[in-house]
Amino acid sequence: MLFGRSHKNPITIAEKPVDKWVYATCGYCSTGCSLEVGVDAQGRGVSVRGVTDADVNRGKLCLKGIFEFEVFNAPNRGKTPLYREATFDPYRETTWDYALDQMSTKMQQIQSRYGRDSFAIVSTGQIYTEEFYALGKLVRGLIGSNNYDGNTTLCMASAVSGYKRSFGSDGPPGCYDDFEHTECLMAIGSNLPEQHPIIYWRMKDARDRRGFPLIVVDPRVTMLAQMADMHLPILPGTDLVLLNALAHVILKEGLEDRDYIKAHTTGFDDFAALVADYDPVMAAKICGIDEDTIRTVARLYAKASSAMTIWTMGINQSTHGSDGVCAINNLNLITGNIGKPGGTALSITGQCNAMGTREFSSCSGLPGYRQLEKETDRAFMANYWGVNESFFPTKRGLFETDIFPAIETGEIKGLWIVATNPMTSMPNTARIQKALERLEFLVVQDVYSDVETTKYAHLFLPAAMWGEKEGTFTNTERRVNLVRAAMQPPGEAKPDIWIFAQLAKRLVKHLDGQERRLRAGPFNFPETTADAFKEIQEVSKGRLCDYSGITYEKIERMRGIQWPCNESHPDGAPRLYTDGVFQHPDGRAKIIPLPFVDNNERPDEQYPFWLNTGRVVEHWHTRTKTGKIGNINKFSPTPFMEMNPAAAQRLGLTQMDYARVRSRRSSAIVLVMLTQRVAPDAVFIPMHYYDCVNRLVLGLLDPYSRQPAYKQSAVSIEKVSDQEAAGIANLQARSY
Ligand SMILES: Nc1nc2c(c(=O)[nH]1)N[C@H]1C(S)=C(S)[C@@H](COP(=O)(O)OP(=O)(O)OC[C@H]3O[C@@H](n4cnc5c(=O)[nH]c(N)nc54)[C@H](O)[C@@H]3O)O[C@H]1N2
Ligand SMILES: Nc1nc2c(c(=O)[nH]1)N[C@H]1C(S)=C(S)[C@@H](COP(=O)(O)OP(=O)(O)OC[C@H]3O[C@@H](n4cnc5c(=O)[nH]c(N)nc54)[C@H](O)[C@@H]3O)O[C@H]1N2
Ligand code: SF4
Ligand SMILES: [Mo]
Repeated sequence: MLFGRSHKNPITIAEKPVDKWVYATCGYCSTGCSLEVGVDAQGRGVSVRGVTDADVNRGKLCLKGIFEFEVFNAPNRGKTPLYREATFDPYRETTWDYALDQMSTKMQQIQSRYGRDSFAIVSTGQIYTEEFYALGKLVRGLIGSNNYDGNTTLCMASAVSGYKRSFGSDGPPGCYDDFEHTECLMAIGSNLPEQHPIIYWRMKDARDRRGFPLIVVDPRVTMLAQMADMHLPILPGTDLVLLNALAHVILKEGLEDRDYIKAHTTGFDDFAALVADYDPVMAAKICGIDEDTIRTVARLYAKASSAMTIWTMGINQSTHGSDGVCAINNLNLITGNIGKPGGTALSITGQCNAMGTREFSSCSGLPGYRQLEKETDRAFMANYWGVNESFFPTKRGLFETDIFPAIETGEIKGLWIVATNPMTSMPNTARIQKALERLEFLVVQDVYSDVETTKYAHLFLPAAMWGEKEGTFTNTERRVNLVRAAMQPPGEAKPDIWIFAQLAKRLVKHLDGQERRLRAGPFNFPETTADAFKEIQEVSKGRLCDYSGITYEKIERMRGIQWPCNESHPDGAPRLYTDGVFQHPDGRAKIIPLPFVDNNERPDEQYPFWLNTGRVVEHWHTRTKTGKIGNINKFSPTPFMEMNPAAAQRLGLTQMDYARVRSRRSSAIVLVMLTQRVAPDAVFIPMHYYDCVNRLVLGLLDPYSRQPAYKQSAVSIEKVSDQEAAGIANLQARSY
């Protein structure tokens, strides 16, 4: 295949000997692109192509998707279980039987010695919904520890919490088709072109044709900000003030939708009283956006016949993340912009299956958005699973960000990590390392054996990855999409659901006759994702996230189906709350007064820079995949820092110098990348590198969602000699 001008060094992509193409959904981000994996005659994944009749991506893929077939054979795939008695002994290869026997014995020893909740489980947003469901059944039905959470606490917890507070349930109400109808789009703390390139393309395509205004709120001049009609370079961590001020102007000028407020909401009067205090003059002083801009945006938004807001980590990862989400919902409720084409509050999710875990993992409750706090929900699931109802806790346990401190205090002694890499992704690495070292028993279940967290584990369980097993992911717009198994996992690696089922067998055998966890009669545990999907269909019937009308065949035929899908919506539904009926008991949405509390670490004389952290297009999180793919890793193999040239000059730094960045926690070494994208008093460091930015981050927690404020810390910067730096930088870059 030839690209580019043929007379001038054309780029060539080698033709791949593809034997068959297998339907799948991308395993990276929550955009949820449909693709096909090309498999050669030997059964190896050798290529990937976009699916042209899929509504999400219409044949397109971003660079991560295009090279995704390389993840299967990347170095250090886990191929056999590894075990050792003590951390830092050498690992030895072992059998699945031995590994799982050890695991169930150790887990039960810890639980009987220190109590049921002393063994914690932390999972992910990156396994299939069916696997989440099975893990939830295992944890809630057999293991019985209430300290069960996922990395979604680092990611979507604020959106979940905000949706629940405003609408009475989780569940993003909008969809990508809203770009086709909106008359005004506001994007807050979301760098769409890099983090969700194909959602960005859908948005841009609609905007090119229809020309609606785009307002971007981000302290950085991101690529999205560069394209915006208005860029609001907000002072870090003050979005709530801006959102309250927008509401202030709307109410003061009588631009609200009185009929909608009256018919579908509660709490308006208290809200109006609170935002009365947030006039744009006062707000400008706190959030750094001038008063006239605030008024202009408020008028633009409220006067548009339909207006929508999208947001991602700039809102969620903040000490007022949950409040920020509620404030976005407030803005849309007072302008009547929920559940209508182009009028919505759409949280852009992160991981490929961040939605599936919210719906069916039982992390924060029970399957199908059921709550542990509700007697009827507990009774339903106990009955369905054949578990004693009294075995369920009556409120949710610790969040991931509270599980690690509970290890420090000795409350938690054992931990099972499934598909997440906290050594690199949690704030304050030194604390995480100490916590992991304190554990009596740590299990890491991952597709690669070299993930940093494995260094502290006793047991490593090698999992099959995306494309080597069948199951579903749910994307940002509630679209359930399918991944067919294109090939076999390497060596002894097994699908996560197989691992859960084998453990369940051991626990059932052990518990039989000892404890009345289980009711009389059989306890069926799903052995395959198809088994689990059947249970999901049954338990979700009649719920908001209704899967009862979805089958694998129908998904593949339709290239994904948006829940709810049932008898009334046989082809799924693009939007929620179209009838203005919400999930609170009175059927109304809550408009919530949200006072701003300023509790961030701020730059001062000793640490004069804001440290902002996030992502770049070419890398995925902790680089367990993208760090090993040459065509991707080459774009940024080494940790770097975006820094304003004026600030750099003051410190005697130039492009590609090494700098030491210091916070009250620790220090890290990065390459200096000069750019006007960041303000002179701020720097941006991508999160992707081990032993780097998360050594520095404070990570204060949101009071509702317990999500860390990854994006607001204070740091100082100094030049270091190349020689001193090179060794450290190499370590961080983890060259494979
Ligand atoms: N290439 C790639 N794509 C990904 C991922 C990846 O690792 N790599 N990860 C996926 C996941 S799990 C997630 S959660 C998403 C994240 O997607 P995004 O949230 O879009 O990405 P981030 O870079 O974390 O942060 C977005 C923006 O928030 C801004 N920000 C920082 N502080 C503030 C603030 O106080 N207010 C406002 N308004 N904005 C602020 C940052 O400057 C940054 O531009 O991306 C998903 N997509
Ligand atoms: N400073 C800073 N830190 C951040 C953020 C930030 O913006 N700034 N963002 C936070 C956010 S939003 C997120 S989502 C987290 C992400 O943080 P992590 O979840 O720690 O990051 P990943 O590298 O995606 O880890 C997923 C792991 O699962 C493995 N894996 C992949 N597929 C499978 C599978 O099918 N089965 C099993 N068993 N394993 C599998 C991968 O190899 C990888 O090790 O990082 C958070 N950390
Ligand atoms: S936009 Fe997201 S889902 Fe689509 S190909 Fe890229 S990484 Fe995959
Ligand atoms: Mo995330």
